[in-house]
Amino acid sequence: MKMTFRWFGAGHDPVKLRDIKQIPGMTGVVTSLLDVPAGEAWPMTRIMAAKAETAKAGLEMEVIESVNIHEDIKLGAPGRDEKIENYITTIKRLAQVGVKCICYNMMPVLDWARSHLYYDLPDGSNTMRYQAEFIASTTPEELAARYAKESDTYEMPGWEPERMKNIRTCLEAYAGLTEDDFYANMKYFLDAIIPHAEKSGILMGVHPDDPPQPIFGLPKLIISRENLRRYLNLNPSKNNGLTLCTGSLGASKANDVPALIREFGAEGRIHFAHVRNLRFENETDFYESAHFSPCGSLDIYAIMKALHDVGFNGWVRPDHGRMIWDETTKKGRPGYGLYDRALGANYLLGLWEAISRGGEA
Ligand code: DNO
Repeated sequence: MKMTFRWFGAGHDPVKLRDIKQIPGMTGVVTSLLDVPAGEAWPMTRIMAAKAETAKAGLEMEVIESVNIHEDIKLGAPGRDEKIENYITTIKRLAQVGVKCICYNMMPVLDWARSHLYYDLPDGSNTMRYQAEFIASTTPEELAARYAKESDTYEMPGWEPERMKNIRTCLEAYAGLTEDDFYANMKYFLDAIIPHAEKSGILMGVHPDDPPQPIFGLPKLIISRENLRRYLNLNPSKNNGLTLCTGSLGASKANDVPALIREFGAEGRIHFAHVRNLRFENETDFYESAHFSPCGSLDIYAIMKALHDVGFNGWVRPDHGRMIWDETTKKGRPGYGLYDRALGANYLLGLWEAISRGGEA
């Protein structure tokens, strides 16, 4: 298992590579070129610059999160072939600089969503919260405006003002799409890219939909054991795998996260894991807690034990953390402060060490 840390890239992240390097056990960053629009091929010069910058800080760049999927691909719209070609070009280019895993998602229109980005907890820290009722009472435009106001410095990926301009057209485009159409479009994409991923030695890891419930009338498809299985069956190659996100899947009480890890991990289909905790407030609502099991509703020990037992040798990153200490007053990237994620990473590493050593001194 390799411990990694998400870093949004130069100019897009207040966390410094040097700070990441100082976290014990950190091997590399999980990064992206945030400003390259979905559907375009990533320029080689930019890829090489990102690689050089992380290498200079003594960190690996083996995982990319995300290379985003253009809506035409998800919708099966005319124009998808060109975007798929560009995706293949990006895969090949990333492989050239030593990238080994690409995380992406198939969420229609929007990336992940929360009702609150900086929800105050009694101990003075703040965190992200999801309240279904709140989401039901608002519109995507209002939510995007709220995100922009609250996290004034950085845009929330998937909620950029530019995207919001076309939001109505995008939402309408999904109205006529059945679940079977959607899976057929995903298969078309996978069948085109996976042979190239295989040749380039790149493991593709689809990220589940977050939260695992429909919002704004949009389907949420990759949210359960059955959906994960259906997605993997679309293309049986091992390179077609999962980014196992404990917080996304674990936000549905129907999902038993350690059991999912045991099932898909034993088949070698989990390439990358996002590990975080959350605390349920009722059947659907939750806030994101510290990683430590007693702080939340997920059993992080059981999750790490399951990863260990299936011989997981991919990448893990601590996922969202709270804003704590002097970060509570700074509006950094919601969920992506330095301190709580660093604590989370070392908690996960501690669990891993204890599990690996099996009680041996
Ligand atoms: C949230 C993240 C997601 C994730 C993408 C993967 O913090 O886990 O934004 O990066 O959905 O494509």
